[in-house]
Amino acid sequence: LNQKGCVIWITGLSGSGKSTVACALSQSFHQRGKLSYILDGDNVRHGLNRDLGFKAEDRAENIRRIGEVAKLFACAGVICIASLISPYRRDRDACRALLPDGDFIEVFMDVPLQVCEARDPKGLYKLARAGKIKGFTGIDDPYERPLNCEIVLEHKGGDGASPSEMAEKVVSYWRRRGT
Ligand code: GGZ
Repeated sequence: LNQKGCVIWITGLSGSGKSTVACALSQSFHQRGKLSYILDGDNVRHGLNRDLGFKAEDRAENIRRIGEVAKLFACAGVICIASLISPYRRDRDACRALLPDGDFIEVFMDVPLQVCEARDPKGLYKLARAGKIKGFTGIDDPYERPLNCEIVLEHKGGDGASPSEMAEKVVSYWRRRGT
C-alpha cells in the first residue's frame, strides 16, 4: 500500500449527516487511489457490538471497541473512517490516545438539533419525543461537543455545503497533514 493509515473520527448527533459524509469521503479517497474503510456505529452494532445498547457504559464500550478496530486498520495502512455519535468527550479522547499524534483526525458535524430532528430520516426523534425510545441523544441523553477537534463541518442553513464539499474539506486537511 502506497499510503499511511490514520483514523478519521466523525462525531455528531443522529441525523447530522455522519454516514453521508463518511461515504463521500471514502469515494473521494478511492478516486485518489487511497484505500479507506468505514466503521459505522449503526452497522457495527448489528455484528461485533450486537450485545450493546445505549446506556452510557454500553456507548463507552461500543466506542472503545470501534476505536481499537480503527487502530488495527490504521496500523495496516488503511484510512479508517469511524462514524458514530460518540457523545462523550472522554470516550473520544480515549480513542485518540490509542494513536500516535496526528493520526487521529476528529471531525465534528455541527448541526443544530432542530435540523437533525426535522430531517429525522428513520423517524427515531419522533419516537423519542413520544417517549417510545428512552435515552435518545439530544432529547433525553447528553451530547458533549468537541472542544479541540481538527475539523468542524457546520450546517449553514438553506443551501449549505453539500456532503461532497464537506468531504473535500476533510481531504484537504488530510493532504496538508501529509501522505
Ligand atoms: C442515539 C440511537 C438510540 C439512542 C438507537 N440514542 O441515526 P441512526 O439511528 O442510524 O444512528 C443512531 C445509532 C447510534 O449508534 P452509535 O453507535 O453511533 O451511538 S454511540 O456512539 O452513542 O454508541 C440511531 C440509533 O443508533 N439509535 N437508539 N438511544 N441513537
